[in-house]
Amino acid sequence: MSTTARIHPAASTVLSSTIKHHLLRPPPNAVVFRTNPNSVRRRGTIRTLTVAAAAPFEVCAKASVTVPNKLGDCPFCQRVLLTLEEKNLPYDLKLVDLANKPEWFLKINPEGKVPVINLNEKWVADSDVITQALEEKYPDPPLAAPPEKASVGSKIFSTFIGFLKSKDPKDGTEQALLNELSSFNDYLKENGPFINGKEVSAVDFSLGPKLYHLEIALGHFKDWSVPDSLPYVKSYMKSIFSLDSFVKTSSLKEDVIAGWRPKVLG
Ligand SMILES: N[C@@H](CCC(=O)N[C@@H](CS)C(=O)NCC(=O)O)C(=O)O
Repeated sequence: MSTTARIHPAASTVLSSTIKHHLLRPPPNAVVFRTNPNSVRRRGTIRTLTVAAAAPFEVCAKASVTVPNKLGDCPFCQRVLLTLEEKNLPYDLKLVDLANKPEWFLKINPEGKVPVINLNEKWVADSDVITQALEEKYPDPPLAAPPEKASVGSKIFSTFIGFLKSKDPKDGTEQALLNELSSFNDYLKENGPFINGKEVSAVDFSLGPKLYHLEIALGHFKDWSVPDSLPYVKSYMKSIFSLDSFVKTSSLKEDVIAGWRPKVLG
């Protein structure tokens, strides 16, 4: 007599669509199939399976200031969420109002910064540390790029902030940003379309959210955009911003603007 294995309907209906997705491509420890010896129907031919899904990762991220219960405008949080999305790891967002940090959050991370993730019952802060830990623990699909690629485009964010905050059009901050973007354009022309070549990698997930802020904040506060003379940067931004994982984890334009406003005015 042959034995057919199938998922018990009761078990399958309680699975969320995210978890169902993981049934097809289970990450290393996110979904565990276990045959339950008590659930074998002795007179029938059907053996049921119970499906034990590992709890989703708890992730503290910035809350929107414009719409309730929506993800806010933190590029470091988005970097972590992009990593989880791309690695097909389920997560639960805990949105934190950074203007009024709750007690429970300050207990988790007294420094008061997001992102923070619960890894193996320990709260871990800082997107560098978190993304590296996720890569080590869940290497498939691999997102890591060679160490020498980590510095590609790494001065764009600070020069963007310098230009955004600048009140003197002749202080050289715009040129400093253009110089960084121009080197990045040359790099992409030679090595692109992504920083590590053909495939998107962890370095893109660090830089992409910062470029998203650059585009929105400079467009809004300075009526400025990346010049057409830098086509590789422009198409890089377009490609990153249109990834499903990016669309799913990006913040509202209004939040990005609200987030930078005090820095521009201050
Ligand atoms: N180096 C940290 C930076 C994190 C960071 O600066 N997060 C900001 C939000 S974008 C924050 O939590 N700021 C605390 C505050 O605004 O009070 C990382 O990579 O995670």
